[in-house]
Amino acid sequence: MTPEFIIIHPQARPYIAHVQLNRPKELNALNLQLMQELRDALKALDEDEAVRVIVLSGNDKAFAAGADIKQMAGRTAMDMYNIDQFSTWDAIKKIKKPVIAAVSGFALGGGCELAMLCDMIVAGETARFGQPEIKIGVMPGAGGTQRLTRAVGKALAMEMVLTGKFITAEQALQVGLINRVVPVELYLEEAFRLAADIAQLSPLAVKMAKESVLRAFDSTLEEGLHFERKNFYLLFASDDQKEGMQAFMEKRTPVFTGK
Ligand code: DAK
Repeated sequence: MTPEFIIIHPQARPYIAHVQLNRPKELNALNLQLMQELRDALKALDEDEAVRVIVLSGNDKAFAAGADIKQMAGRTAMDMYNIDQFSTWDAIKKIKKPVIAAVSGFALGGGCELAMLCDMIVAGETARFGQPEIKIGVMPGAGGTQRLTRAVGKALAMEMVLTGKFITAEQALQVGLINRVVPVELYLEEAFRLAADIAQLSPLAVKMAKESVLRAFDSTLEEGLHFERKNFYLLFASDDQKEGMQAFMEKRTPVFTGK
């Protein structure tokens, strides 16, 4: 079935898929259907051998202004428990291929959390990041207190979460929340450029490297090093390792197949 709230371009560029959040009138507020469509799309692209990197964007005005407040407003705690939105977010967290968020305009609340769930963030200079849930009587629920704190440190995370104030793209870059800032008309192109750098590499090595970096967030150093080592060894079972090292010695560009 064609999704209603997202647009999928499986081959926006060679080996690069583009998924665009598409509820422009509501500033891409993340309602349940949108999140389910996004989960299904990302899972399908994760299984598609013709895709190596995924770019996720909104539009120039908003990446996403948060979860859909109008949909949430009347819910009880038991509704929230039964709906179990977390399973959707957890499924997105498990995507193995790199996902690059291309952010312009608002990335707020769940929108900021969704961007942080991606592996890298490229922003246009008008982008604004924030966790304003506190202003509507709640608090971040999809990783905002945890991923933001790990990314920017306690002082700024505490200020953003407790006051709801936004930071600019430039500030976000300075504090390490995002990877790069470009003029707004270039943010998507820049995300594709970053994706293309990765798409030419071994997709197996890329996936295992992503998995290993993420492991740093929920393991001790020793456990993380152990995990890294296993993945490093495992890559020696791949054709891509043979091809990559052979190509280096023959002074040619490797051709990676993901095998
Ligand atoms: N939800 C629903 N509608 C929204 C929305 C949102 N988050 N943000 C904007 N809209 C709608 C507005 O209501 C308006 O609709 P109409 O009135 O035209 O029908 C339309 O989008 C345009 O918005 P504005 O007229 O307000 O536009 P402005 O440029 O004046 O202001 C703004 C832009 C982004 C500053 C403002 O719209 C705003 O403050 N929006 C709300 C931002 C916010 O509080 N975000 C946090 C929401 S709470 C969870 C996962 C995630 C979450 C929770 C749990 N689980 C897995 C359990 C996340 C929670 C949140 O994100």
